[in-house]
Amino acid sequence: MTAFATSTLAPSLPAVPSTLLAGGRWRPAAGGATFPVDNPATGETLIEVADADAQDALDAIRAASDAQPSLAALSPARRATLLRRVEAALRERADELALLITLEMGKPITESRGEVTYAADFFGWFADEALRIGGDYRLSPTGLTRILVQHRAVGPCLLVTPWNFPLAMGARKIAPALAAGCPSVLKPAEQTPLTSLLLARIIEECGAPAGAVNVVTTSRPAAVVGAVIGSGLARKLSFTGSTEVGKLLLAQCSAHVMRTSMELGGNAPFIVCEDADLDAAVEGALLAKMRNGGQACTAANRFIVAESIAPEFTGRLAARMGAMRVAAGWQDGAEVGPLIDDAAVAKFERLMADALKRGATIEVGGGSANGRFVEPTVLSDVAPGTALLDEEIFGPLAPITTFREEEAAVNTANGTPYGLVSYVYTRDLERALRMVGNLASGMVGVNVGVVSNAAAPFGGIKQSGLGREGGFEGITEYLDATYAAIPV
Ligand code: TXE
Repeated sequence: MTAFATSTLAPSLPAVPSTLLAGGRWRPAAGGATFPVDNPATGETLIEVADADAQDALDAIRAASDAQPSLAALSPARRATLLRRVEAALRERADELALLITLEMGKPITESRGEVTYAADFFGWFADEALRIGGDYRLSPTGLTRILVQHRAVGPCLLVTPWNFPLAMGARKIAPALAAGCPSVLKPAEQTPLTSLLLARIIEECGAPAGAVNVVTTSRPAAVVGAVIGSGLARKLSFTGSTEVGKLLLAQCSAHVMRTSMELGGNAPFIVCEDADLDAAVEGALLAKMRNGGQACTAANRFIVAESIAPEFTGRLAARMGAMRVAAGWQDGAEVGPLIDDAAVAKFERLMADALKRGATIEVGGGSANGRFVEPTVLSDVAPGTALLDEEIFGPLAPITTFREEEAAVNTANGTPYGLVSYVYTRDLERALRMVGNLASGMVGVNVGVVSNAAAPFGGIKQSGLGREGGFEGITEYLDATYAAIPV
């Protein structure tokens, strides 16, 4: 039974803006409304922040639109310099940012520090990309026309982010937008608006033109996002969140023929072949399952393990997960923080109850929740049709199923509407390459439990989304290819 270590005084909140940012002006919501931001570990209110309505949202997108010419006029070198300054500031202020992430989102402070590094890497990567925006020259098939292709900023962008990586999600969108010369309105998740506000302040202090980055915090996301899309001023939406909301927003954007990038849910298979290095597979499984307490779209959602090694793998994973320290993120040695909110705890309990009703066996964990803290849990004998194999779990719950033939493992892995990431553990290079080719996902981790970094084109296929964040591909999401046709 996991010992919960949760009774502790939270450290005080770092200084953080609590108002909206539009056109370089920090101001309360027009109607004066505010909403509370909770510390998920204690349930206590950290601070009240401005609660924007549709009018505030319109002001923000107008400010972004007004900033377009001044941002577009910044030379590539100046945009790169701005991004490098932000990268350096994030690294310098890592302790403050990490504490803020932990206080509003709950993850262990060591993971929050990792998130700051990850976010800073994106500003560094896109500083270089700002200098590489190019074009090309080609001839028409007749040879009579020159085609001069250039890439230019798509225009004002709406960036909607989730709560699970409060800094990284904003950074993954703002850095390429600024590199491309696009002003933006950032709408963070209502659970975690504070890190976005501090990020915007840091970008402002690094010399961004007024209106280049605007932030609307709100408890009414549908009204605010709807107003920005409905204004027709935003030319692109970049969204990370649930597939359900993503589909709603795609429909709204279609009315304005807006470009969209959608980073939606996942249901990652984690396949362990009989020839896998079991030490490495267990380490990778812990990373892929337990990072952020399982609250990641890349989290291993279904373990698919070769029958011959399943008992040993399961036993080792259960021993490691059962020994993890569940505690408030700022406590010494914390390895698993709380779930984000009461709805997440209710979902975790529903998925557990359904699995047990269908005959699953608890290998470790399975106790009842303590506030928003739940026990890392491993389940075996999980029958097909169990809800947690079909839904994104978003919690520290690892269901184990088994396979005999590689083909069956791949078919099971692919048997979902999602296609974000898959993990494979094997020592056989030929098999690894064959499985990489056969797995229907945007990313495959081969003998690694983490696939994402600034150099990689993160994103999914099928209902996991559209578009890519990071890598050389990331900036193209914020650029339109236009050309001039000129007689030879
Ligand atoms: O996501 P939502 P939630 C998955 C995960 C999780 C589930 C629900 O399975 O359990 O989604 O999480 C904004 N119009 N992921 O409820 O609701 C919202 O304010 C416009 C996967 O947090 O999709 C926030 O900014 N905007 C995921 C953002 O959408 C709306 C990360 C995401 O919230 C809106 C998070 C509306 N009607 C959850 N409703 C990933 N891909 O990593 C909400 N929003």
